[in-house]
Amino acid sequence: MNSTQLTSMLKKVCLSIVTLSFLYQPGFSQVQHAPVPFRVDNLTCEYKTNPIAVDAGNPRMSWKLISLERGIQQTSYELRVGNNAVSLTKGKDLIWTSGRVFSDQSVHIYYGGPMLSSRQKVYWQVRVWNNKNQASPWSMVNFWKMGLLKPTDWTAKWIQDNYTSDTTGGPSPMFRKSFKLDRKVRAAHLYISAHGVFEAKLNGKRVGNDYFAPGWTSYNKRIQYQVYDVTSSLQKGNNAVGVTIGDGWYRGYTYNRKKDVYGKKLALLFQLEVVYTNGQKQIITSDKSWKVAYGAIRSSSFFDGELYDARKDKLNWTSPLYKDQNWDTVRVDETIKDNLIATSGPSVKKHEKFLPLKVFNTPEGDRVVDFGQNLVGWVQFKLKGKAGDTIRLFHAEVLDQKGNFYTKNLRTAKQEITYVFKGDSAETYEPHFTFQGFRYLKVVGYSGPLDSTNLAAYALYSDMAQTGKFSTSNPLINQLQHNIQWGQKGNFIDVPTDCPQRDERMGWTGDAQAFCRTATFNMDVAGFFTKWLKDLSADQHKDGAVPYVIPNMLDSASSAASGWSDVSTIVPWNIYLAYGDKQVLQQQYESMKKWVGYIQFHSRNYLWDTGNHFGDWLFYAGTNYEDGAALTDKNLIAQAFYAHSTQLLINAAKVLGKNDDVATYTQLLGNIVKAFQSEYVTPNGRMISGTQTSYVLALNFDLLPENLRESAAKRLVGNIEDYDDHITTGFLGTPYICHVLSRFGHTDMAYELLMKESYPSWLYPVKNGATTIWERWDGIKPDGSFEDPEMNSFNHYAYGAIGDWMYRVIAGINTDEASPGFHKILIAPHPGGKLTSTQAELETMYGKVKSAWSIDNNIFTFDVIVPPNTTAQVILPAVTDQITENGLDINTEKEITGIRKVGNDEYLEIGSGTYHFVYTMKIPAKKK
Ligand code: RAM
Repeated sequence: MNSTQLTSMLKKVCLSIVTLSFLYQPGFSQVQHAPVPFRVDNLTCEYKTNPIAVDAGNPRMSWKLISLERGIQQTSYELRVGNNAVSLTKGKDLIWTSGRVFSDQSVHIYYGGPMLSSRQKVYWQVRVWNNKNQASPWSMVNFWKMGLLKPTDWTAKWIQDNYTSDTTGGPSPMFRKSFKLDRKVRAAHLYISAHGVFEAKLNGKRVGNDYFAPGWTSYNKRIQYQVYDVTSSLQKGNNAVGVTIGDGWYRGYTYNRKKDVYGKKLALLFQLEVVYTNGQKQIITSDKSWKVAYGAIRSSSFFDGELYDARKDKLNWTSPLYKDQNWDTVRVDETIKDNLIATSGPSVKKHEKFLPLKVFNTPEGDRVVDFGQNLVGWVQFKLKGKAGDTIRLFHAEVLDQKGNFYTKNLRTAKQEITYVFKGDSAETYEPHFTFQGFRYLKVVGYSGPLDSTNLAAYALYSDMAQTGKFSTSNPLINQLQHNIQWGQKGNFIDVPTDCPQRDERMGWTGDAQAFCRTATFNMDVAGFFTKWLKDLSADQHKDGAVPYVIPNMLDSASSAASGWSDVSTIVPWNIYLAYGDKQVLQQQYESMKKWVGYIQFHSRNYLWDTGNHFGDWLFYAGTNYEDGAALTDKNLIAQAFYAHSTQLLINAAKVLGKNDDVATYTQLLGNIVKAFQSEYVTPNGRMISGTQTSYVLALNFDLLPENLRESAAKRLVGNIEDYDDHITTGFLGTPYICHVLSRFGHTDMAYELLMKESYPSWLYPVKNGATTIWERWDGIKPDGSFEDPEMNSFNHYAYGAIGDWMYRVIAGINTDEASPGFHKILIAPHPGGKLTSTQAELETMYGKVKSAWSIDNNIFTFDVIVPPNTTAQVILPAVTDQITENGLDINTEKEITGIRKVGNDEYLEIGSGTYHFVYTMKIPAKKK
């Protein structure tokens, strides 16, 4: 054995140890199996581990294969489902078994047994076989529980307070009830919802760890209920429940200070279902026997903050001993409960904690705390004051040029917390029904010490697992990635919002479509977007027009904008690509078709040149270059997105086997493209708007004749050069510009854009201390002054859409569209931009994909992980000599197939496993 072989063997041994230790980590379910070389793990049902509120008729199951070996493919699987966990493992009393199914499908397998009833809890297991003749043992037992499927399952009534003069911004009603449980409790589930946002307590203990539940949906048509297993919070004998409700999205202030969007009255729906150890049942529901009062929360609002008067605390009001005889009776609202749905997406939870970095006085004399990160959430404090003392907390994203606290860009949103002390020993407080976008906190009315022992900021956002990691040898790019992720955290608060701080915070569709693909790389957003898309369908107008914002709270005219309404085709397609989820295409198909139908109806001769459009929102319109030169004709953009939406509709129709539609829309698309060319492109391929966005859209959506594409790409490069290698695109061109450059062989120019540090560029905000993505390329101008405060958010994710190119091109992790959800993976790294290394990981539905490269003296080292039950095509760039994998010539390794050279690149096909490639790279020719 020579030294290379020895190193390779040692590496393999180390790798096995690492992988084995990974295998020993405990799974989610209760039952554990001894680790074995080949097994199944990470069972999920409708994207969740052991969900207890499923209302899908045929829930879908997914699992991951775990193996140490290379080239593992699933060849068959067997699923079994039963009512009882113990008999299930013995194969007894099954309600459904799939039998052995010969298939490599390991994600989104439909339950195929008899219809399940409300509340039914079923247990399930899976085992699989692979291409190496190995059978896995049965997996751990997982379960899912059905929600309340019919309106008649609800015996609870909506209850409200009795005040007639209710107004937005008023005190939060507190509903309570004491009740007795006669026996020992075996299991108890709480089904709960609200008009408003709720916080529930049982016997003094908070129910669950969700915030702003029931979340935001198109309430009139769909309102979510939450389900909690509350068995451990109840006791035999006396119990009590208390639920507080805030204005939230239901009737709180929204855009333009509009309020009462869904109704004027806050309400509670509460149904606690208890099963005693002897099998008897008891239900406690919201009804006229409840009591209501007001307490310390004098007012709460997402925009304005919270006013909390601790002197009005009703001590122990959610404990059974509390006397509520002076409380008011409630009013029962007989509204039919036919719009209740189970919560399908992730709910908002509390995440990262930040301690004060610095406490200082500004030149204007304000006392300010810096938490070091622009985040969305709130501040918790533990402070002491005399009864009646009032502390006020203000929140801001930035300091101004002079270092003063700056809140003008919040517009009318107050973002203010007012707390009145009751005069106890240290009082601990955190808000309930509000969230702020901030990095800096101004403290008024408190002069004692402020530090990490009494102050902390918490980030709150939808509970999406982080799936992606991306880092490089360039710290500025790493900060950009950090900012993109924090832009996502701060703006994924139950719905995808434009910004989290000023008086807007709505589900702006253009922003969401621009960022969606990047979002799928950073976090698991399948459930998040699937839920939101249902609201899109619900709020789409009859004529197919898609509102500017979802859930829609604007008037009906605020709809049908190009690049915004196309969210209806773009997001479903991206979710399909990222998660291989066909059902989301099925679910959205009618909506997609209706949107294309809307445009068709409003076009003449296949040309859509009417309507109000935002155009390439916030494109570069600066003064250093030719003013306004980067303005792209709005109708050109509209026509481009018309073609794109039609293409995505065709794609979806193909996936769903709707052949007639494929034919119809393919013909339509041909005509749309012709109309585009004759209206906006000269015979020589010059666009009527000579802008970056114009060329980017035409090229990205394949709107130019083949023979004019190369030259158009050159014109794009020329245009960028005219701006001294700067980007000038707005929301619509930005997501695609680097992809277009790469596709036409100009990755070097894409890197120029990415690495540019002067305005306009991605790194300009980074150089200016940004910790999130800014709404504008120049939120803070080169001279240090601010952009127009009317529209200057420092936490707006749209320009973060470059993240998608970073993962898909720099690291080169992509899915084959023909085998989506990373079932067939494409791994093609593109070094450049003076980067000496990049590491990226993505936790896919099948497991972790990794692409990590480094260059040292022209030696290219490339580490790849391909998860079991997937295959990958790897393209190694700029190869000059022999490639080794773990020290061996790749040609000698049987797991590496399809080796072929295309130009300087080497193409390989590999199966699952861990690979370590090394070779000498060709030095790229210097740019002229
Ligand atoms: C702004 C929003 C959003 C954009 C719309 C058109 O007010 O913040 O980013 O999509 O306008």
